[in-house]
Amino acid sequence: MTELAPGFLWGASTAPHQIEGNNLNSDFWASEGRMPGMERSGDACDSYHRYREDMKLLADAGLDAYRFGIEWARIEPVPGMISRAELAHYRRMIDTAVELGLTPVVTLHHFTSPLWFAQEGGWLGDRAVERFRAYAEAVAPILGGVEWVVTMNEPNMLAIMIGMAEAMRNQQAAGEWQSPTLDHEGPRPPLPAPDVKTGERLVEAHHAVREVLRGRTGAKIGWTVANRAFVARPGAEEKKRELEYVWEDLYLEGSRGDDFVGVQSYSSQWVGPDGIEPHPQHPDNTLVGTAYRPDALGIAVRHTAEVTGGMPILVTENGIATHDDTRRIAYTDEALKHLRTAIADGADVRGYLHWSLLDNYEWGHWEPTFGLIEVDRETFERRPKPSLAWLGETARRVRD
Ligand code: IFM
Repeated sequence: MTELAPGFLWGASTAPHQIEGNNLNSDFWASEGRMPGMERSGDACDSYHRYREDMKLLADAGLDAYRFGIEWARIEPVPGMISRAELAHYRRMIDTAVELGLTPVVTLHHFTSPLWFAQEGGWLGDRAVERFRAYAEAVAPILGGVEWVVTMNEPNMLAIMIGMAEAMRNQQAAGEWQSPTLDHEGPRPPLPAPDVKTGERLVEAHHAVREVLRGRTGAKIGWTVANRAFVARPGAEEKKRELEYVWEDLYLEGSRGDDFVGVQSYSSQWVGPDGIEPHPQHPDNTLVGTAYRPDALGIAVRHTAEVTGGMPILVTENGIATHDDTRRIAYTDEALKHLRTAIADGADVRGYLHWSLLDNYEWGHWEPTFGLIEVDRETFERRPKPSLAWLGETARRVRD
């Protein structure tokens, strides 16, 4: 069997807005409940206070890495006003991870921004890059000893969210709220493609922050890209390349010069001569409407390695929305086999972080559960699922 890279990370990922609760100064919080069908995040999993318990469950299961985020809206609730207390909070999180034997992988931006930033024009505003840069400068001092920093999560999905927010503002949005991370077809319109101009702005912001962090930390810097693992129908290869550029290659190319790139993979989609084909209706489809495709991870990793010219890869998200934990184990087991084959074929993969540690707030919806741990939303009691122990055991077996 192919050896994994020395120090290969095994762990799970989360995002602040989805688990912390009461992210009051953020743009997403302000948008919650504005459309029918959109649930509020509320207290979420109260991980803002319970992060030690979460990390301990992960470490006790035998895993050694935790990806979590810093929430810009908490650090800078008002432009230029940096909260020292919040910086200290996130430093405590980093210290706790290290104390428990977990390598922290820290994300600076995971979809949400301060409300004031959105009101100022958001990512397309004149001051966007300067603002993100200033936030990174404020955070850099607490990143001492952190080896992996993600500047931005899924800029390609963020570009779609920016378009959706714009439509909401212009009252063009019709019908029920659908998170861009849900892929239900049927009566709802398919997701719009990410806008290229927005994507180019995000690449610029990523490069600016990479420069800040390179000058002030010793961390490896990268960003993470949502990969749709497109597969072409015969004769649709050109169409696939065209769509790939807009959906992901713009962002993968934007990672050139980084220290690593994050691969985020859940399902795969066919591309025909007319474009992306909807996920076929099937009883095996996941709770977010996507096809059950554990092979997507291998496709995503190979494509990323090809476009980035063999850059080191961290799998920063991979998982399945299901209420059936045996399916989560089966999906992950198979996904890991495809990952091993991609590694055997030459992909330089440095770690696997499962999405997600907890059942959490799926951007307007609580129904799709991705977690290795169930969370009682009233008492906040954590109930580890068998998949958590299984993943820990898998990591141990490979390590020893
Ligand atoms: O929950 C999201 C996450 O925030 C970004 N990547 C996809 C996940 C599952 O939809």
